[in-house]
Amino acid sequence: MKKIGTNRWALAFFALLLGTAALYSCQSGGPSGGFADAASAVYVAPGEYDEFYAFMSGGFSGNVTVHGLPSGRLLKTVPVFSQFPENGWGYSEETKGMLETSWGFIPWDDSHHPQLSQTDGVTDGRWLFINANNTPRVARIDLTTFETDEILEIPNSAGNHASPFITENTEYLVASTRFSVPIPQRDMPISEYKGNFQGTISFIRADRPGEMDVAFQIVVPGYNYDLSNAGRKASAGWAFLTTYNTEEAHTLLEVNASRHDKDFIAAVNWKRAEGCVAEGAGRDVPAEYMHNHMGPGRLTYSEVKRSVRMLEPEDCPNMIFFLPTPKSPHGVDVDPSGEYIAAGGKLAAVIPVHSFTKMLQAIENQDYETVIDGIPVLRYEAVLAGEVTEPGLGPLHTEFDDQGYGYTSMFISSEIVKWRLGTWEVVDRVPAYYSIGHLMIPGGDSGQPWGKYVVALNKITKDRYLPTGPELAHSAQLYDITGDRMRLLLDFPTMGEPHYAQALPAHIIKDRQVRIFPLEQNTHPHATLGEGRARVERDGNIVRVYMITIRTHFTPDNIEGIRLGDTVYFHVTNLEQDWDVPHGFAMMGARNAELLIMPGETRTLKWVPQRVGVYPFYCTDFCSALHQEMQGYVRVSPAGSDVPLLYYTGSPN
Ligand code: K7E
Ligand code: CUA
Repeated sequence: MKKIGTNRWALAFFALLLGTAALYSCQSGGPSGGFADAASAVYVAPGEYDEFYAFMSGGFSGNVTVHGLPSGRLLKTVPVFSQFPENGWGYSEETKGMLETSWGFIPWDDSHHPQLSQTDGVTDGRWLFINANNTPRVARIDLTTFETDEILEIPNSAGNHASPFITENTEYLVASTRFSVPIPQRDMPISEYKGNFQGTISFIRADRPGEMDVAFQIVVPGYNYDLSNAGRKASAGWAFLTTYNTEEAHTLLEVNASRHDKDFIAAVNWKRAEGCVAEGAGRDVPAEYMHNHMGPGRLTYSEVKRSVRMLEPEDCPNMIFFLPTPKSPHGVDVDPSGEYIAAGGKLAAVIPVHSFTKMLQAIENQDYETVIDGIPVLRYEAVLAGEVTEPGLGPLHTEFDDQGYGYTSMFISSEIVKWRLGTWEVVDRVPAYYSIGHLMIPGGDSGQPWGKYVVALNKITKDRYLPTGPELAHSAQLYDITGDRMRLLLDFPTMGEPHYAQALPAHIIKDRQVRIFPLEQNTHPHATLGEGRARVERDGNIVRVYMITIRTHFTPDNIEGIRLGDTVYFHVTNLEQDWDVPHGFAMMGARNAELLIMPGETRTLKWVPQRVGVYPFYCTDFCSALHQEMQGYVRVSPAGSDVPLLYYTGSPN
């Protein structure tokens, strides 16, 4: 009986979802008047800058894109977890180690949640972090170079979705398993999931570049852990994570994980956990995971880590509590004051908001409904601050402005709903085209929002753009939120499915940009720090080409004496010391990628010649009027040939 009821209920929601999509697809979706004015609000005149940098997750592209706001213009793709042929990321000898994992080389992933570093709860523009969802990892992007310079794998995790959510001084990234699994991994029947599979919540030390590490992991019941958010101000020292599937179902989750009226928000006192670990609580458990970072010489340094500190709830009493929360909650978001914890119960009819103060009181009073695996479950009514009633359908994620309002994305009813903190009344709503997932206000997930715009990150675009075959453009929309009513200003496409995004005022990082890498600091072991040092060296079957590039030639530009069976490394050093003068390098028949070499940098392409002949290489980046003259030849002779090694550095050597 119960099962049938749940089925019907799920079906009803599905029908509603289809109905909603149909409804929207019938609308024109076009301007409804007043858009001339909107156009001028997003117009950034030629030669002028956008006001904000927005960092958009690349979703299943595994990378990050950078857009300007309000224009929506795409400024850059920052490759992170996926190879990127445009600049050789993950293909060049210097960078491919960044994609090494305990499973070997993995050249793609799925990234969802960009997080900007914070100081005292305020976005500080030092770094951007993002998760790899599939093969659990987190990455650090340096915002002076817009390059990924560190990737850490997370052991005992499966589906690193509730990740990476940053504490208010960037002490930790909070990262949790979406999928519970046997820990440690072992061969066992899936039907024995319940009670045997477990989740983990990882705390990753994040504030020391090059030294990211899993400080400790908390072992939690075998639920799905979906999203997370760290406390701030009042609630600094805590982290909050949503759970679903508290039913511990392992099949047909669409029905079986929707039975409970309430799942939980897990509230973790990480300051306390940190204290317990410092006192020796928990145990060091064998684990194998990789840490890769860009170090001296701009080379990848990789290290295999072999153990992790794991804490059970019993090891550290009062470290973790469950807050009952309706109904398969997705997002959890803490307001700028740190007092309110809003949940997005994707199947719930309300937006429940918990009070941090009441939570502390309930803990003090031991106002528990029950205790699960050593984790006290607080009473819903004892922790609830209020419920936003009739918000719409399918609440997912909430962001905040600096005027005391929350903005929640409603997936099913496809709208943004604005509500007031404290009174919980809905004050405005505006449609999103269509099926909004995350939304983003610059700083709207920190102690200091810049509440000028909200960006909707949508799942479906339908009729919004010129159609492009079976897959349509991914879409974001920009709304002005400075007035009483939200106002749609702009649609703009994104690269890869946009999940979350974060943004900051451009002035915070604009003037900190690295323009060149000084040649005198180039410590790459195969750098060529001057044209006179360009050369070719053979060591058995290994040939190293010490090549320089400067407008508008390569040295050496002709190479003979290469034989089948050789492996050739082109170590190309760009001698330019000017901003925005990279050179490219492409070798015919190379089976990896091109290189794009920044001024002062050395990058290496590995090439295994396959055919006898004479083959060209050239510069792929239109660098000057004589760019087309940037070329050279490599002569490939048969194996065992006695053609001598010869290279031209202006004259033959
Ligand atoms: Cu809601 Cu992966 Cu943050 Cu997408 S998640 S929407
Ligand atoms: Cu160098 Cu084109």
